[in-house]
Amino acid sequence: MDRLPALELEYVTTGGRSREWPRGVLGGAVFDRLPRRRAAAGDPGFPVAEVSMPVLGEAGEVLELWRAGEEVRAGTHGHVRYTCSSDVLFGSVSLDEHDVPAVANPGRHSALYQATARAYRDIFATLAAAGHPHLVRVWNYIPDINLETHGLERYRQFNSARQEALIACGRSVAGSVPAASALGAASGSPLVIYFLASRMAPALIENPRQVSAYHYPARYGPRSPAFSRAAVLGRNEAAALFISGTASIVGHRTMHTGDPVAQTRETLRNIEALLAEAGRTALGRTLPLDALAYKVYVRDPRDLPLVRAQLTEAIGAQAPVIYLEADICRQDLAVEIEAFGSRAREWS
Ligand code: 3EB
Repeated sequence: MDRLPALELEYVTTGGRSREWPRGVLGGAVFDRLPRRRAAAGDPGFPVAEVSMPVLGEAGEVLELWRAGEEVRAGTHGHVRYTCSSDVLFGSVSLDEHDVPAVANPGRHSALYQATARAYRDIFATLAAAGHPHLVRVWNYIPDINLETHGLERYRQFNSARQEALIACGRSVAGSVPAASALGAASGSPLVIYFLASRMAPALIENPRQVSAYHYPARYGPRSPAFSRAAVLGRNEAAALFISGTASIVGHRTMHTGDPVAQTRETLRNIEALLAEAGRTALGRTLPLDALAYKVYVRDPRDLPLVRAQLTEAIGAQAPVIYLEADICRQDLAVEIEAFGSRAREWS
């Protein structure tokens, strides 16, 4: 592919005012404590994931909008709503786990396992049907992510089901896996997964400071988390860079437990290592931290000022940043940061 994916990300903070949907959008997500109460009237003609997750700081709800810069068509496949351009596909699935017919052995697996397996099977069926076979970036929002049921933390149940679905769909569970984030959403809210896929394969990036998550030892769960540390779609000045949820992990161990400031700094060191690695292997140049847009998940809202001060010091006041209150998939992690960069955000 020679043409530009021209993907653009915008975080729209509405302050809770009513809003209109902008034009030319591929898809989006709304983050709020109760997103359904605030959903804009009418069908915007593209999927909007509704994530029950409080926004921290001054903003009311936040809208995350993805633009493709070309014509899109909309469709549904199974539980997936999607739009696609000739280059990329945006899709969204929202499943109430207590309302999903079992995919796998119902006696053996939890409702969350079944919902996750259903969602991923529908996602891969959508990609096959739409002719965008490559999953590039996935956002997973899991209610009660740290709760233990069936003798296993729900994040670990999710990991088992995600792996099972990858295998069932003939996909790789290590190496060729998408960039991703997995965070806790409000108790009782649906499992929400949204994603970007492409006609062409992304370059997948690992962090030299970290063990690949798909090679984590079994102490972190019976099945490893199937995600890459970053993905690059397109080449050179046309490329888009997706940095997965990144935390204070070196090797496979959590660092600086109980110290949100040190965890934020370690997380930024990991993002810098990914920028260097993406520059070396896919982009041909190392982007500076202030060339990216950030989504920051903070477990305890009281840590917001500390985390924000570290981030502002590292990336300046100009880069787009939103802060969300979310449980993170290890109890000892206080903060997780994901990022996106593209030419639209001036890689000069
Ligand atoms: C980590 O580095 C933190 O399960 O899809 C980050 C991003 C994390 C994605 C996932 C998990 C996931 O292990 C956790």
